[in-house]
Parts: sequence; structure tokens; C-alpha cells
Amino acid sequence: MNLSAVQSLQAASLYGILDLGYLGSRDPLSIAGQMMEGGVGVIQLRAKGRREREIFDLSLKLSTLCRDNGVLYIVNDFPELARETKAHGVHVGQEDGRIEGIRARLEEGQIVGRSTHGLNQAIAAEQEGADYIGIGPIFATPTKPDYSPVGMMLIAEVQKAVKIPGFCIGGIKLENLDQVVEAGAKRVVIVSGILQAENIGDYCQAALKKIRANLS
Ligand code: 3NM
Repeated sequence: MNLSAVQSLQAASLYGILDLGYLGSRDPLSIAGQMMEGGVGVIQLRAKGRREREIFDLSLKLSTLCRDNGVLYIVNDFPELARETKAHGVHVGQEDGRIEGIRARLEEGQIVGRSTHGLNQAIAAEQEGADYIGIGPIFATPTKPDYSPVGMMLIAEVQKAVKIPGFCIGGIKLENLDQVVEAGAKRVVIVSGILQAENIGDYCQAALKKIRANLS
């Protein structure tokens, strides 16, 4: 079955971000492959401070790899690059303009995700037509150091108020994942936890097991 990007999003409970800042000399494609073996449903390329040409070349390869493996592929920050490299969609922040404007820069069927840091932002993202939101940072995190944690109370509040998929993000690791899921999280993004794991595949599998155990 060829699921649409929105259907794949609905089915995803673990979202991994390939943040090049955590890779060192490791090969991004190999790391993405390990994340896929571990069962992530979504991979985002996050390449802050890199040149667009470098991001473009890597994005083309990741796009093919993800499609071949049935994993949703999202590009952070660059709608045109997401379109040209045939990603499933783009992820944008609060400062990147209205969703409608972002969508106009994509192909039909490509999805738009938005970072949100409070209830009002989450509701506004849905009203503007985002396909999914990030909810965070749940905990303080060195991956996004300038943001104050929103706390776990927000998880249930947002999910009650918003119908589109919400992915909890920020400081989430295997060690606190049970708490996050008990607070109502159905979908989770983990960045440094996955990228700094000794065995990325095992780490992702363990995270998925915790999310699913808490959901059943
Ligand atoms: N966005 P880690 S928190 C990329 O709250 C990002 O919107 C956030 O990384 C948000 O899993 C975050 O290493 C960093 O804490 C998440």
C-alpha cells in the first residue's frame, strides 16, 4: 500500500532528527539507516549553519533512502529545497511566516510541520493549516538552548485542543520517556538521545517499545 504523507504521519510514533551538529565525522546516510532499522517513522534533516548546496546534496540522497524504506522524510527550514529534493515535507519554526505561504512554495501533497511552544501557538498552527506540530521543549535541552521548557502539563492540554498529530520534543530520552508518555504523549521526537546512543537501532527500538506499551 502506498500511504500518503499524511497517513504515514498519523501512523508514526517516533520521529528522529538527523541534526548534523551531533554527527561529527559519521556518515549521515549510515546514521539514517540505523534509525530506520530501529523503526523511526519520520526522519528530519536539520543542518543549522550549513551551506545550502551541502544540504541540497545530502537531502537528495536522504530523500531516496527514506522513500525506499517507507520512512517519511522532512527537511528543516527550506521549503524550496524540500520541494526540489522530493522530501515528503518541510518543518518550520514560529518565525518562518504563515503556513499558507510555506505551502505555496511546495508541491501538492507535501506536508508542513510547525514548532510550537505553548497552547496558543499550537491552536494557531492547526488553524493555519499545519499538518503536524512539535510541542516543546518539554525539558531544557542543549540542542535548542535558547528556549525555556514548557513542562509536561502542556502535552495533555494541546492534545485536547488540537486534532493534528502533535510530536513532543525537547530533552526527551529513554530515561524520562515513561513520564512523557504517562503525561499523554502519543508521538515523540528524540534528537541527541538517539544520535549519542551507543547502538542507535537498539535505542530507537527501546523508545518505540516504551511509547507503544504506554499506549496499549
Ligand atoms: N525543537 P533533543 S526542542 C529541534 O521545542 C528542537 O521546538 C524543539 O533535541 C522545540 O532531543 C529541539 O536533543 C531539540 O533535546 C530537541
